[in-house]
Amino acid sequence: MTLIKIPPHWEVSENQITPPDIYFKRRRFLKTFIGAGIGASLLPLTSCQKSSSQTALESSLQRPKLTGITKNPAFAKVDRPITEEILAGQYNNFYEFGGTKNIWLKAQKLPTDPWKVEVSGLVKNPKTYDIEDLKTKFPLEERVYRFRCVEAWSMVLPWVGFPMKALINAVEPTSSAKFVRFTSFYDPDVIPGPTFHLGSLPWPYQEGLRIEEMANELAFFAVGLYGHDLPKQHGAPLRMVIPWKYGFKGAKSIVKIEFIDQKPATYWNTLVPNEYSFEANVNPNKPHPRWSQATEKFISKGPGLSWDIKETLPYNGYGEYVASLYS
Ligand SMILES: Nc1nc2c(c(=O)[nH]1)N[C@H]1C(S)=C(S)[C@@H](COP(=O)(O)O)O[C@H]1N2
Ligand SMILES: [Mo]
Repeated sequence: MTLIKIPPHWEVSENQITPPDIYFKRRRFLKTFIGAGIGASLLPLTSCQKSSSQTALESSLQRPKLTGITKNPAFAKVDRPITEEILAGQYNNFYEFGGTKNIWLKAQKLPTDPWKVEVSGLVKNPKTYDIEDLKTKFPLEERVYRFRCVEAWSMVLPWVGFPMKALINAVEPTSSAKFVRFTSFYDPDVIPGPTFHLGSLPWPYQEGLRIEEMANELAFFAVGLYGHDLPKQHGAPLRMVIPWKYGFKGAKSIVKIEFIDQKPATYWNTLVPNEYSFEANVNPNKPHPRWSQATEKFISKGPGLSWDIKETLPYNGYGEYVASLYS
């Protein structure tokens, strides 16, 4: 794997993109945020420190390889190149570990073994799965999807996992199940990282879908990325991937999936409802109050600042699959 150091100007532009929590409680948190040192771990003072930091980054991405994967031909590629693994692995949103993109090191503290996923609520066959059960019960496939954050940056990522529909078929929701709530791992004693006070934020991170959205062919549970188990910074060992919606809909490190009859409260929608809708479909004509959505910054290759400006596609380019859900 090539070593690529994200250059300082990426961190500068990151700094210009105000993270949502900072915006929300700016006065209260600004001091702590600056004190935390944005990008500190990849901008070390000596080459010795630099190499240990980059070695740690590389090893955080060296996860056990997944075998017996089929490459789903319908999602083998998109109109742009796959983002380099080393870039995707150091430019993350995972607020449990802090309010910057640079959380990969802190995220290594996430305890992923053992890992259980409770599937419950309005279903005929509730079940708590061990992560290994999920990986053997459902055939794993690779899907290359566009990935788009509401902050207007984008990537292309080769996920490995199984369609959400497969889990729906296994647990058989009853006719009163209308929505699904997904809950991320949260334990304030274990998660060490947030640089701001946790008490006032609506943990755990939760997201939700209408059951028809979850049953759509595109809705995916990822257990892997780039052919191996998910790195912790990407939401190991199980995360949601909803490619036609903004990235915040895809909760990481899922521990619970509940079939319910009412629209669930979700993390960002609870914090800043006028900025983060429940639906959150990628839409170039519907600007976010702080980020125009007309174009996106596509992150593909390092080193050097290389984000290409691209036009945003409605439903992130997946309208043929999902537009009918919203007509
Ligand atoms: N539990 C949890 N899941 C989360 C987030 C988070 O902060 N916590 N951030 C979301 C946002 S805003 C984005 S853009 C994606 C980022 O995924 P990546 O870091 O794997 O690219 O994760 C989403 N899932
Ligand atoms: Mo995001």
